[in-house]
This record gives sequence, structure tokens and C-alpha cells, in this order.
Amino acid sequence: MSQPLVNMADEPDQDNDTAVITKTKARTQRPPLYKVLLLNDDYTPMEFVVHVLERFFGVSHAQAVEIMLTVHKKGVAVVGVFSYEVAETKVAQVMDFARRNQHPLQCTMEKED
Ligand code: TYC
Repeated sequence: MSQPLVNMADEPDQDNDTAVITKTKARTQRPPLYKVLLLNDDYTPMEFVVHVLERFFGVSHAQAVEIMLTVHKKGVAVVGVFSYEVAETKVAQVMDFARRNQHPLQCTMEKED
């Protein structure tokens, strides 16, 4: 928050020569960002994961295959970085779609450092 630019001294200033100028840097507050993570499992079909990535994360088919294979090999991958509300919605959409299709696919979010 802002500070006064001019602080008058507390002491009496009989000859008016002790005004203090204080500059405060205005810092912009950015909202925290959240990573959305996709986790590997042994049962969800690869094509289903590719479809999820295209449908909910707007990536191309080639990018979706690449991300899916990263998760398959490494166990987890960041699929996007969003505001809290958008990340929460993506996680809910993926988890709901996986559950409705009876796949154990897991999607979570975590605050970015
Ligand atoms: N490991 C799965 C398989 O071999 C494929 C898979 C990839 C599952 C990514 C989940 O997030 C995932 N069918």
C-alpha cells in the first residue's frame, strides 16, 4: 500500500527546514499461479489421455501425444499453468470425465513457486 510521499517531522520545526521526503516503491501484486499435473497409471488407455489433453487443454494432437508419453515415462507432467479458479475447473473437468468413463486417471494442482 502507498506511504505518504512527504512526512512532516514530529518535532516542532520552527524554521520549516526539516521536511523528510520518503519514496516508496509501488510493488505490483500478481495473483499466484497453479500448475495442473497429470499422473500416470497402468490402466487408462493412451488414446483417452490424448483426448483429454486435446479437449480440456486445447493442445494439438501431436502435443497431446508428446505430453501423454512424458507422463507415461516419467510418472507426472505439468499440462498447464493457470489462475486458481481456472486450474480448479480443469482438474474437476478431467476428474469428472475420467470417472464417467471408468478410468483411474488422476489430475491435481499445485501452487507454483
Ligand atoms: N500408462 C498408461 C498406459 O500404459 C497411459 C497413461 C498415460 C495413463 C498418461 C495415464 O496420465 C496418464 N496405458
